Amino acid sequence: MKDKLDKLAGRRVIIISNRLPVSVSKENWETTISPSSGGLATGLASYHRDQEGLWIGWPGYNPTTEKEKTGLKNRLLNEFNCYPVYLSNLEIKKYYNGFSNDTIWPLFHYFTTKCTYDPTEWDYYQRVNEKYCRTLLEVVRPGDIIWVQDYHLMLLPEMVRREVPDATIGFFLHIPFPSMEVFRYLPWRKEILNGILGADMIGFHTYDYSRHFLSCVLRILGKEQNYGQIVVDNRVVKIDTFPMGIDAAKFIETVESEEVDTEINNLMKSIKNNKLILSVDRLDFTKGIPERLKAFEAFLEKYPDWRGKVTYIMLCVPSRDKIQQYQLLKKEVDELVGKIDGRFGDPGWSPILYMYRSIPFSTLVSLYASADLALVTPLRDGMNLVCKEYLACQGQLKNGMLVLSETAGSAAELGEAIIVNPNNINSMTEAIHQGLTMPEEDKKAALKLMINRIKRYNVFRWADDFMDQLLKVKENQEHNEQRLLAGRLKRELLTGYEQADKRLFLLDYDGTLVSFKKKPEQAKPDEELLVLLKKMAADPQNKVVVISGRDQDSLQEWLAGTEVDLVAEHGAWFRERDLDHWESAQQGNTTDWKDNIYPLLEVFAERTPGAFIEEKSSALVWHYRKSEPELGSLRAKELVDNIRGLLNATGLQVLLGNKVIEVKPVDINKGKAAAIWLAKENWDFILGMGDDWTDEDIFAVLPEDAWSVKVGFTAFTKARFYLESHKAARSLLDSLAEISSKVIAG
Ligand code: ADQ
Repeated sequence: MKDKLDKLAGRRVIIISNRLPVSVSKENWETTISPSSGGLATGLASYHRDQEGLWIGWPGYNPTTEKEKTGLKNRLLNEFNCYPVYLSNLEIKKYYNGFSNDTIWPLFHYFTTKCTYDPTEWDYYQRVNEKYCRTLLEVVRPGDIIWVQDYHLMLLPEMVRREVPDATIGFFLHIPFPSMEVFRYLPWRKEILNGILGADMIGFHTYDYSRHFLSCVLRILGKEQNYGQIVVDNRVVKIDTFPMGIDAAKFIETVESEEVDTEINNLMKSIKNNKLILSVDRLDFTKGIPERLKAFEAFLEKYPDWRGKVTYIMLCVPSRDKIQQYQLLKKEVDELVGKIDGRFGDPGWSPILYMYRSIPFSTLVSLYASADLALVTPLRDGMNLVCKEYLACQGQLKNGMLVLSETAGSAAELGEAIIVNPNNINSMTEAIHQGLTMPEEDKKAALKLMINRIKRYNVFRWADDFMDQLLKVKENQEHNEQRLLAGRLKRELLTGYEQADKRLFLLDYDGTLVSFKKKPEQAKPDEELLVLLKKMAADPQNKVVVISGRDQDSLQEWLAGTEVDLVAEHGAWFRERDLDHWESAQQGNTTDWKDNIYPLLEVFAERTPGAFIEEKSSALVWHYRKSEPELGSLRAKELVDNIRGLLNATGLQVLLGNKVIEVKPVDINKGKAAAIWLAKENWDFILGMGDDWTDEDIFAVLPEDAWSVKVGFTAFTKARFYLESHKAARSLLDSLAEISSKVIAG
């Protein structure tokens, strides 16, 4: 315990989820509090007990009087470190049964035809998320770590961020995050993504879910990622994969208990020492229960020798039974079980023992420990903890086997199991047979590997990993905040400017002084910018250089009259304000190389809708700003690989800009151009500003005490400071021009 608190520097973790890890019920005036079922509650409950934080959620019961509410709140707080959110029946109907379980749950599990898109339910989802937010605000203290769980509360991170801007917020999704093609069906997709992005650290069970999320953020919100990091309002948000584990030790210890020993003996007697097949699920359409029953039926038909020698215990925990779809599923399952038992059973043997209820923990462990085969065959499952629980109980009494769906998140970690496609009934039938007849040695070897993994990466490691990363992200954010050119830093810059005699400005154009436009030729300067540059250049103590990737003609036409020096094509051409011609930086360079490179760029442009080629005197540029973003960056990477193959010994280089790839001679870059102006004078104030990779060359040649400023936040830059946008860059220049005007006027 002390270790845990040390790691978190004594900070309290507040878990917040739809349900509390305990459920409250009332019968005959007696209030009972018992553990909740479901993967999230069972998995995280051990972690919660261990770190003495607070857990906020719905207790599953609504007290009727204020007195009862307060009494229950105190009891939950004192005995379980839990803090209740009370939900009305209507809220449960619309937010929980409605939007959460009739829209998000089926959609995220790829059951698109089962989804409803009801604006009233969406309205309740927002309102209930706000209610959770208000409840959290009642108890949150500075320094607390807030950990939001799952799909019921996807708007909560952003809501909390609005109220407590510097809060430390983690979010974990326990179900799959679907691919863009499916997620885009959701009418409120932007709101959901923005809601989640209010967190600092966002976790998923598998790499695929993280990848899908990043792709949706790019294609729906237009936000790019960099090594799993996304910039949201100057905050770096991290997205990563954390496959959830279980409290393995708890299961292993329980297998060894006397109570379980007795239960196992009774159980085996009752099934006449038959081979035992087991499945454990909530009764849900994602769990593939009818498909599994059909596979078992086909198994008994195809392998008649097994009749009378095998018993399938099917344990289903009642779930969401107020929803019609779930009632229909229950009916279908009941009928299938009846049909199989009727068809194959005899007075002394029932092929299926079907239990539709929750069972005590020790009974669950007895079943896990004595089963010869576990069937975990969901059609889609975020992770699935049942298979891990089963494996943790194996290897002591028996060496069992696991049949596992490839569409469960856990399949990514448990490759030694018999992996099946849950829609392929035939392959599941064969898998049952294979699992029951597998040589003991093979099972033992496979179990050893899987059990070791489950013991090592248990639920505590999982939560600690998440917390470690969350705290690191927060530390980085704090470090980055100190680099924002505002407040004290900005005042220092203004004073430095005021006191300096010789000032140099090295300014990029697109993305720094103007915003990006779909077509390169649309980025003409507006009147405000022209006036600003003119004012800056009018101060005799200032030297203003615009260093751009654009061609000479555009720069000259657009910026004529501002009296600034110009550098075109990333340093290939210079023009000082007092000269009437452009000078070339290339000595004896020819442009023959273009004949080799152009055809390749052309092939890639044809294969990438929206991409096009721009020819400059010293360079060839491949633009993909208008292409579908993921395809564009994929093709850009391929193109760079291809060009790099051709570059050897040609004296050319490839520059990756903002949605452009530029090929040009090596001796041309913005850094070389900047160095020419740096050497001209003994400057006592230098400001370099730029927004993309080509501007990093400017930052690299600036002296240490220069003001190097990245426009638009990124975690990876050589610049010492940053500004949020081109608007902020202009506003900074405005403040400087203002100082000059006063001096000149005065
Ligand atoms: P669930 O869909 O609830 O969880 P799962 O991970 O399999 O699925 O967890 C079920 C839990 O309920 C297990 O811990 C099991 O022991 C318990 N349980 C099941 N039947 C029971 C019974 N009859 N009696 C008592 N206990 C029973 C969601 C996602 C999963 C993800 C988890 C955790 O849908 O994909 O693995 O969250 O992130």
